[in-house]
Amino acid sequence: MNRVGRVERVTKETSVLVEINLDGTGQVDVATGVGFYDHMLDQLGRHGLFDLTVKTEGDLHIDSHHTIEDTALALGAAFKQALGDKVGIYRFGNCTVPLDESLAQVTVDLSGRPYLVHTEPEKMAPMIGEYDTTMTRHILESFVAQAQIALHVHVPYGRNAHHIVECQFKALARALRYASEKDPRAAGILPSTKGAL
Ligand SMILES: [Mn+2]
Repeated sequence: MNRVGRVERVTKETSVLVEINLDGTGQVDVATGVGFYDHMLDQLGRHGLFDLTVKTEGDLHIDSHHTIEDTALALGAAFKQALGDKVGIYRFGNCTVPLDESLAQVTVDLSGRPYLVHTEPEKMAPMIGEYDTTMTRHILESFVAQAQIALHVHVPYGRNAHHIVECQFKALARALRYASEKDPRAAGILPSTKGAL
């Protein structure tokens, strides 16, 4: 049975719909109105092998902040919903992804507790199209808060802003895939000595 999540989040600032299937094939249908963000969410689905639908209508006449943040919140909530009881999953995942001169190292624990550690080069172009590059950390914070996972993302080096951000999303996708996949040796087993995740 496929593990799916569906979240609708409506405020005066944004209207967001996210649907995710963790056991998908990387079919992605994403439209947030922020081109580069769509490109990043496309990476998340494709490299996570998640089927992912994201439809956001936000207050882009102000700027892209609410649109980006609220989409990340809904995505985190949908991911948590799709994980369900977490029985039989690997729980931990990590992946290191280079993108030309940039490198991202991502490690995740689907722990039930939100915690983010994030480092990336301080010197980076401030904007990629309509995407403010300081939003990457804000996206991760928002996703982590709702998904309730521990997430460590490091970019020890990189120069081009597009590359620096994109390698983080690719590595995040793959780490989430590894952590959320079913471990064939652990069928029916919850990966926690505490008895809860
Ligand atoms: Mn904010």
